[in-house]
Amino acid sequence: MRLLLVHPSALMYSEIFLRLEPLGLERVAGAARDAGHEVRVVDLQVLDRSVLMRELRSFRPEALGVSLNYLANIPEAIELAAHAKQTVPGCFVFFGGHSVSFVAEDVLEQAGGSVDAVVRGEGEPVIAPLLEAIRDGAVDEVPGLVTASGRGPAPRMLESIDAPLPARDLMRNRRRYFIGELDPCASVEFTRGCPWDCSFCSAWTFYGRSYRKASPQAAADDLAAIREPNVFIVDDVAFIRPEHGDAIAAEVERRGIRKQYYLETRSDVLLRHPEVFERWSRLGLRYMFLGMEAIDAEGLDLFRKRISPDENFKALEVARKLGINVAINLIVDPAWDMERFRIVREFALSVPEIVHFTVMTPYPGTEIWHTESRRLTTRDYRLFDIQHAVVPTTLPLDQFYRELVRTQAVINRKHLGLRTAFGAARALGRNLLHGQTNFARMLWKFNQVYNPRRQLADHQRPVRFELPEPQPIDIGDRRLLYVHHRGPTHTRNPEATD
Ligand code: B12
Ligand code: SF4
Repeated sequence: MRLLLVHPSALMYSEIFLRLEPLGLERVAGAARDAGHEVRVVDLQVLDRSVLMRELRSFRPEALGVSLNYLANIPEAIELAAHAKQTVPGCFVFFGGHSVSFVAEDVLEQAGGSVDAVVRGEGEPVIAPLLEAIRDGAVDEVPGLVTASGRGPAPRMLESIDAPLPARDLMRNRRRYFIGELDPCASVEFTRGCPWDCSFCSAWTFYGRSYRKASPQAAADDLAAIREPNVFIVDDVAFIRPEHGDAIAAEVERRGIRKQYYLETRSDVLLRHPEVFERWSRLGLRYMFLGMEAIDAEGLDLFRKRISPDENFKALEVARKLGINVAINLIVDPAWDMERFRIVREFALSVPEIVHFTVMTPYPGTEIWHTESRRLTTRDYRLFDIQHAVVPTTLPLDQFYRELVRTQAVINRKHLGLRTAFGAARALGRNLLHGQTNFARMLWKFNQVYNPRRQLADHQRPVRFELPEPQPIDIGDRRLLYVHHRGPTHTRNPEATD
């Protein structure tokens, strides 16, 4: 069967700091190709819409799947679906991915017939049975499928994440994937799932708090096949299990694989096993993203981060000693006033790390979607990108955005200060020599993208598609939030506290 897979355009954040390959979609593509189907992929983060239009007309897909990891992409995906149905009548259109798994029925209804099905949960185990069912009928019986006639059987989970391999070779314009100065940059997955349960996050609810590890051989095989010199490790929390991180490191050493790496982890994981991160720093680990989220104990408790400010600060010291550049994330509460912004700015200027800000956003799949008592001020999908305020702000909204952007800008200037500029200039020169311009563009584009007027104006756009109303549920049984329910083979990490 001819299958076209599409990733929607980049969101605000990706215009500046990074733009990475859609690894999940590539794995779905890999699974479909392994099952003998003819597959093409269009990633609108790096390709123009005209490429998609051409593919629709020339390839004439029999099935078209759109990846929806991000809520903010849903309106765009519905419009694409309607266009595809018009251009290729008879094409079976379906959506899949992280975010759409939590709002499948609502999106189906909103699409008004342009979308035939939504796949909840992991895409690899479902794609071959789905394509067969499209040909032979009985789509409703495919696990994880939601159609106009309701939910089919529960989504299936991969036993092992070693296969299928992502179909990286199907991607065009790979040189446009980058993160900061790691330009160009590929992505890789060593583990899947997260055993913690932070209240603002849906990573754990999607996978039902399961945690799976790739075998060290498969992880190293995948790394060795990557052409790019830089690699982003997509794991929610890297190296939770030190022996797993070590075993992959041993394979990488044995095979002499040399790359620069960027990963995300937690402060307590780094503090418990700094030796693993030290080993990886020798192998090329350059950047680490730590989701600190709050600088005080009250904020950390509120997000159920199960970590103390002290641990966070100690982790920063450890990373500094290892020579790893750290980016930290802090969650901005829309309730912040001028004084709170000032305190946070002061903190951000006092540490050498890069500080990112995301706005506290209740979204489907998270616990706070059901428990946050503040009313949503908007249900426009496009504003649910953690860069916009969707609950009431204490400051008038325009002033909130001015403070937010001012805080981001102060920090951006800190990093573009003279000292950093020299360091960055070296990377810039190196990248430009190789024809890589993503990092250079990022350095100068900040003011254009992060602009309080633009953010405020985003709230004024006419709204066609809205999120459903949040339903308060009794969070006593948190399995109600899960997309996947763990089978007996998927164990929780014993190191995580509960
Ligand atoms: C890596 C990652 C990124 C990367 C790469 C994203 C990309 N281009 O795909 C980067 C760092 C760029 C990123 C950025 C952002 N991210 Co992000 N990201 C993740 C993370 C940690 C893992 C995603 C991943 O690669 N997983 C591994 C692959 C194999 O799995 P997968 O992509 O989920 O795909 C599987 C299924 O979803 C499904 N599937 C996927 N596509 C399709 C398509 C079809 C047709 C089918 C059938 C199935 C299917 O099958 C796949 C295989 O099983 C997730 C958390 C998580 N654990 O899911 C957050 C997550 C998806 N990100 C999130 C957010 C908020 C963001 C940002 C908005 C953050 C910001 N600061 O602005 C930006 C926006 C980026 C953009 N698109 O422009 C939120 C989503 C929130 C929401 N509900 O919208 C998540 C859930 C994190 C969280 N803590 O809540 N992200
Ligand atoms: S540790 Fe990170 S990925 Fe895991 S639940 Fe918390 S925020 Fe989400």
